[in-house]
Amino acid sequence: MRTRAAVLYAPHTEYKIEEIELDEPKANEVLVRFVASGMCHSDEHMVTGDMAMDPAIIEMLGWQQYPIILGHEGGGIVEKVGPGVTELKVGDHVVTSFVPSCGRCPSCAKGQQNLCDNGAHLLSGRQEDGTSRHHLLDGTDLATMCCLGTFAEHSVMNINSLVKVEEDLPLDKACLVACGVTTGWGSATYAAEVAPGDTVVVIGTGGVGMNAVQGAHLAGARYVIALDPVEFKREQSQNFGATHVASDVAEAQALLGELTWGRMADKVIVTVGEGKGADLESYMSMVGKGGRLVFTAVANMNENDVQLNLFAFAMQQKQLVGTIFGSANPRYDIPKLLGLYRSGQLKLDELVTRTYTLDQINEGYQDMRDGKNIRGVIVY
Ligand code: CXF
Ligand code: ZN
Repeated sequence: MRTRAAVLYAPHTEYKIEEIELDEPKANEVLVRFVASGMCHSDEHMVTGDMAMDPAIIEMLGWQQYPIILGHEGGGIVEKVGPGVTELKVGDHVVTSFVPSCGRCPSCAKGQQNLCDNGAHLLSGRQEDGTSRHHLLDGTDLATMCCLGTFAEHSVMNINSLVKVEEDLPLDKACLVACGVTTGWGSATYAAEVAPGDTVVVIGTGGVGMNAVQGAHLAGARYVIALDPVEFKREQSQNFGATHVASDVAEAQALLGELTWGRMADKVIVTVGEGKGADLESYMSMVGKGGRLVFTAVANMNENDVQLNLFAFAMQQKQLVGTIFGSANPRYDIPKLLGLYRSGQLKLDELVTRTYTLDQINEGYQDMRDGKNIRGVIVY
């Protein structure tokens, strides 16, 4: 079939809206008509080239990076099911899960669906079987972000990447649990294990960090300090449970010193748009003895160096924890978070600063770069 998609041909270029050819769903796949897609900062890493890999390695692996249909935070309705699909039917409402979960691999079986073995395909640009369903009209294969490609009116995806949701939920809000909400909320509740009475700092309060703020608040943190250089995000964070705000690390350090009588933070969660190794020590300086730094942010793929005072790290018995998808189990946590939304304990509506049409995608990402949005959402 033909559909429309935003195609990124190369790093440092604009998205182009193209008519594309989409194949039929194969075994274990479905065709979804998207209703909405969140505009996550991670897609921007394919624009900046932070996730661009050595072309020789890409070729050796049989992967493809460009041209690509980005987008991994989708909500939509199943239009067709492939052979053998029984767990989804035409008309079902679904949200994507940016990490697939098969339920059978050792990680899934252990209760770590965010580490599903099928996550190995996330950056392959291909479907899980190594082939493409999306093509330019001249026949060129199109890569898709996270085996999804939600910046399109339709896509074909593996059922491992989809979670069925209740039909009365608004998909233009529910789509946010596909990545940002679950990643931020899980970073606070699972990766940081925020406990009642904790002092927490969240660094970067955009579409992920804002949910770390609300996760920490819901988990009973006493103080939640939202650190962001953008005034609009600092203001907004107070509606999501931040008790204090700071515009830089020095300000947060001074605040922590006063609030905790010098003991500093129990948990610091790093949800900046682009993680930099050079900043790690300044982040760790806000963590108190026995405390934990959770690193959620996406960094440049080829960066290996970090600044960290290892003496203080060991002597103060600090912890450094990485996390993907907030260490959450998508098949368990996505329905749970949508339940919290339904009962008014999790804010989703307030995360959406502005909606865009697919044709406005470049404007939407420019607004993100300019710090104007908590989350921009494309509504189809
Ligand atoms: C990202 C992590 C890096 C791969 C693409 C998805 N996570 C969510 O935004
Ligand atoms: Zn994302």
